[in-house]
Amino acid sequence: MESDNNLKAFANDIRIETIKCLKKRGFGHVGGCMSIVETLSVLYGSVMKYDAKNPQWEDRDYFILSKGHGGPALFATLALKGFFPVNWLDTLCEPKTLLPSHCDRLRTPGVDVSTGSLGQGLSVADGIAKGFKIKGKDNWVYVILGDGECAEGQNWEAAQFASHFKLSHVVAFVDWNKRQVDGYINDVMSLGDIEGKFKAFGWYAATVSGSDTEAIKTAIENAKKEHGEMPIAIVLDGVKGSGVPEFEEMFDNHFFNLDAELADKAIARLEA
Ligand SMILES: Cc1ncc(C[n+]2csc(CCOP(=O)(O)OP(=O)(O)O)c2C)c(N)n1
Ligand SMILES: [Mg+2]
Repeated sequence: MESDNNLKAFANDIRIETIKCLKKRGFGHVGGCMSIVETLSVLYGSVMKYDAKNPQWEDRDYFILSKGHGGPALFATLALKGFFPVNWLDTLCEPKTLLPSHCDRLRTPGVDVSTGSLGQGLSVADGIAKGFKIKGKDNWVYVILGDGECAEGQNWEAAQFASHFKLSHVVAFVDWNKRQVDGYINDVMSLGDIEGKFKAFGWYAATVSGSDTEAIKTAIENAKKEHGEMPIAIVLDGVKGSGVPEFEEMFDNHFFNLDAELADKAIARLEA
């Protein structure tokens, strides 16, 4: 288990490498990459069981980035953990790259599930967890959903399935960054009480700051002590574009051309 200082430092490194990667490409889903950095740090820095040198290791825990457009943040995490060389990040979206913008399990070492069509990751998590159960394995499956993504009805079918079949080893994070592609969640399709919704579906649910590695780690630990046979939902209360004030404040920070000067300024600040 890494100390929280290490998890904070790891999150900072993930953020820096993600920005560098997006800067090289010149555009991308910047906002939704930034808001999952701390959760990725906690999962890959402390919580998950995996072997970077053997990504297909049978006894690994699984991770699904259901909001697959956040791929670059996951790729930066995997590179920093040694799944592949960090300089692969310079090839994002280039012809024949192993790092497309969205997650592709057939291309990228360490990516377990292909995503990008929103709404499907939780169903896949359920299937993996059911498989673990049938085999009597104690592994976990972690999935990050977008808050906009939660408008997809399939999530709620999957939520119902998970509680009915007591899939206690599913941990779903909702990146509650308050925005989706077309604007603010409350204007486009309001989510209401997201924690309460998961509880109503028979889940253990809690809400934490999505930018606080210690809080995220503690929330996972507490959930695992208290959930009984319930699947676990952790709502990440956060800000789209988090960690870089200029990104946070942009009118539209979902997908944009990343100005090299702004990227360098952000990187320098994070490196300081
Ligand atoms: C099924 C489906 N419908 C629409 C899209 C287009 N799309 C890509 S990202 C996005 C917004 C997602 O918002 P959210 O889940 O909140 O992601 P984040 O804020 O983390 O970027 C949409 C609608 C898609 N990828 N898949
Ligand atoms: Mg969102």
